[in-house]
Amino acid sequence: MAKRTSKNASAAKSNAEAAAIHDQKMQRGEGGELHQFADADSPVLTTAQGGPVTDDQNSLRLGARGPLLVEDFHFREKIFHFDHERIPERVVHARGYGAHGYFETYNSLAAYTKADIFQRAGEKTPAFVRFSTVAGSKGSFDLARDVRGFAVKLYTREGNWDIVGNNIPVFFIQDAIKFPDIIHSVKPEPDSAFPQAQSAHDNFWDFISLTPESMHMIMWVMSDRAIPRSFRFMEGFGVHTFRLVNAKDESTFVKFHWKPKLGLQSVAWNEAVKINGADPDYHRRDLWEAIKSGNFPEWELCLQLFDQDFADKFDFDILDPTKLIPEEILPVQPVGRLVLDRMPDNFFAETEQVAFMTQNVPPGIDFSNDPLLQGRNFSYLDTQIKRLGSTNVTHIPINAPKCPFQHFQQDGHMAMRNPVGRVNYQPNSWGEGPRESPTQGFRHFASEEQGPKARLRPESFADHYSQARQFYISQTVAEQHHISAALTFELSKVKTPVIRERMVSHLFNIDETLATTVGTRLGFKTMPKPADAAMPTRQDLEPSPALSIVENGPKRFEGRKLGILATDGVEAVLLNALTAALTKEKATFEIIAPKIGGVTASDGHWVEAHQMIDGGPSVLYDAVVLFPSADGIDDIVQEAAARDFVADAFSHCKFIGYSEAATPLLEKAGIAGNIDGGVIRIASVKDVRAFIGDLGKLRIWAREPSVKLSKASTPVK
Ligand code: HDE
Repeated sequence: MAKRTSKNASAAKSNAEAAAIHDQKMQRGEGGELHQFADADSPVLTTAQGGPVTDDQNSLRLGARGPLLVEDFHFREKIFHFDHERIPERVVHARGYGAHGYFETYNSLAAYTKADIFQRAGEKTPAFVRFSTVAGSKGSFDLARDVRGFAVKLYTREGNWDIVGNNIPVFFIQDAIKFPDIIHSVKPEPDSAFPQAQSAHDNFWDFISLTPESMHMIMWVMSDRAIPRSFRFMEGFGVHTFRLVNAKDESTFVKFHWKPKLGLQSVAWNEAVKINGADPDYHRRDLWEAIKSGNFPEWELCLQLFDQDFADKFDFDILDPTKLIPEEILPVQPVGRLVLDRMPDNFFAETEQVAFMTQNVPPGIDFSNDPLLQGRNFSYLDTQIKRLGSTNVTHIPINAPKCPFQHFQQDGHMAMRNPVGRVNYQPNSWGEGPRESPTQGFRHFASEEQGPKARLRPESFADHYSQARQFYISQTVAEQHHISAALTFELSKVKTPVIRERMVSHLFNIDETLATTVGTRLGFKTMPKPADAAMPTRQDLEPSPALSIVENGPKRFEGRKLGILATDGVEAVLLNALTAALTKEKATFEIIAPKIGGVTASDGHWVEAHQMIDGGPSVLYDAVVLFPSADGIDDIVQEAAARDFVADAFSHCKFIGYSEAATPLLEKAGIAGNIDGGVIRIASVKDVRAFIGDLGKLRIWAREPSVKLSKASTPVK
């Protein structure tokens, strides 16, 4: 409370003003240490017990140069609390970032589900979302090649509903019993404790190459889906088949999809590696900046609804989490939108302590028998007690329901809410306390189940390659090249040749050109035979364009960021036209200048810079503009950072706008003789408008073969 008041008081002043006032208020102690004493603006610092503190700079000691005294309760309490600040990070999905928002229902879905959240058009339900990577620890970098978690908590009027999904609609394994194995294999190897947040090592590929059911997911993880440009530009999926249950207790199967309003976008691998160095917090910063600037990211919740008849006729088992249902076969229906409009006040209290659990479902939503989902329903409660240290997870505000709730669970560590009065059990004779409700309560869908008790995997789960192939043939040529390059890169880090060969033998069951390309790029003298397959790969599955990122791009620059390299003398008319056009397009920009102080434009105006050239490499932007002046170019043309800015933008297939004065920089970056439709001269306001129009294409992938972004990306026939 004390802290909050002082924060608000200083928020009214500018940072510079506040800092100046604080400097004046500093007083020196006898040892030269600085003290900031309380006054009318700032309340008195207290201990956690509320006791006022005199001196927070010096511990209690016997004489100025003597030993410390154990009766210093302020010191003891402060250090005790600090020593216990950390809680165990999540065993998977440790690195994540969350935001608040709401879900808005488009129309009543009462015909399918009695879930209260879907009854009324326009209903708004508070939401909290946490995005994450899977393998890396809490302090790892954002642009690892990895699956992204997409976990949504909806605080409905009938209890919390958690859709704990990923940005990839299928999973590596078919049975939850294999989860510890896949995760152990991808985490740092247990003896060396590296590599961090990377799948490019022997243990991972050893496990994968011995687990054919993971091949479909591997195609996704080696595709650009695993290096998204931003959380805002990625899809989310519930992965498993769930059920909707209506008031008549009729069930409809459902798959959940989140579709980003701003379209899909990923980065190039070479770019991802550089982003991780330039800004390891790239994704969290992007979300923070978007929300803080009022550009609230939005996704539509889309459903694939189907009945038992469809399930029986579909090519694959709808309980198999390594399979998806192509949207071209079963279209998705938008049923509402999720808007993220507020960052947490405190990362630890909210994002770190949020506890998602697949078993949190309100009446009207139910599970299927997907063995992975069933295993997850068991796991998530366990993990929360380990992490948060108490059974009272729901007493933490971020996890508490926002609807009325009452039960007889009590006590335990950190109990904040216990039953009030005499009654803490039921049935009871006292006429108090909550009662069961057969009408409003959750009724599990009464599916008829039978069979022997056994450790079994159904035969209907045995096709491991057909959808892997379908995913691969659904990609554009550039995206296919990225998959072969990623496989080659990852397997090049595997030190055991037999593992590389085993993997390539699986690829032969997916696509021969892909397998040959990877094998050749890895330097195989002879190609391995196709892996022994439980079922032959089906060649009749049609490509599904919905699976390609490039095919589902935004076609506009909205929500993206332009990097503008400027020097003193930057042409003011063009710069103003450019920044105005970007704002109109709801895009953002940063000025990158030789000095962080900024530059003087041609009309004498001062333009503040956001980055100096070293601090703002072009990998941080979706496209770049080079606006040096004729005088300013000499200052930067010899700088390696300026040259890399241009050369990287070009080899990452980005749009580059440039003024005439920038030509020496293009030459220095080696692209002057190589200008294509994505390197565009800007000499007039009209040119600015045309350039902004082009930016919606985001990348010139046709340039890629000429820049040889990765040697491994050219197919070998
Ligand atoms: Fe998770 N998973 N998971 N998972 N998962 C966890 O719960 C688990 C799986 C997913 O932002 C843990 O709170 C098992 C699939 C997300 O806080 C843990 C299996 C999918 C998050 C756990 C799976 C997910 C988790 C660790 C195999 C996509 C982060 C920390 C059956 C549909 C949630 C925690 C957040 C987190 C178990 C597989 C998504 C250990 C046993 C499939 C997004 O409970």
